[in-house]
Amino acid sequence: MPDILVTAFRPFGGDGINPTERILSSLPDELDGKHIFKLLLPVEFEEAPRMAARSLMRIRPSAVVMLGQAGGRRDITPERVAINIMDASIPDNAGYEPKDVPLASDGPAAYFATLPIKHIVERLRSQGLSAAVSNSAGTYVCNALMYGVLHEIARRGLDIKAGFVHFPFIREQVEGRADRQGVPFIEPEDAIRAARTIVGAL
Ligand code: PCA
Repeated sequence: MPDILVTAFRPFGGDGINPTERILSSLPDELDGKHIFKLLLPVEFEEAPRMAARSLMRIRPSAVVMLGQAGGRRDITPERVAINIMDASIPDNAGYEPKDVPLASDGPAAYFATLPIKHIVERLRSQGLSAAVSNSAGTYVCNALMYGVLHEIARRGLDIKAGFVHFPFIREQVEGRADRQGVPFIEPEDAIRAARTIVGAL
């Protein structure tokens, strides 16, 4: 049975929850004939990629699916690319707020996801979920994680597919909040259904 590593993030930026933490805890240990390893990561530039790299070497999965929140987005968005920069507009959960700092001095400018992002989008849409490819994972911790994992795989010449999927807010993060009026959200059940669909699409 193939092993899949799924990662998610803790809450950050003043939110009490991160939808991806919920999604992760809802996933079974086995799905569609795949064994799921779950890893919950801190929203920290240094620690998140380090922990993911450690799990990668221990588990040696056939694929890594990284999940994160992108508040404000309407769609579930598989990311096409991770770039070699950290440029934060808020401190991470360790208090680090890098500006224009490269992630890897020896690394390329960018890595493309090696997961089948278009296929994943099609599968999500066929489930009635709204999804689109994103061409920027941002310059915060999610991008750093995606870049770090793809860099580790490339450096070590590992045969592991990897990619990142950003999720919109879920209902309770938006509803009743004056500062988030009109901000898109999805239902938590749909977020969970989406994660299962993504694993199924691998
Ligand atoms: N989203 C942030 C970091 C953690 C998360 O869930 C990001 O998009 O960088």
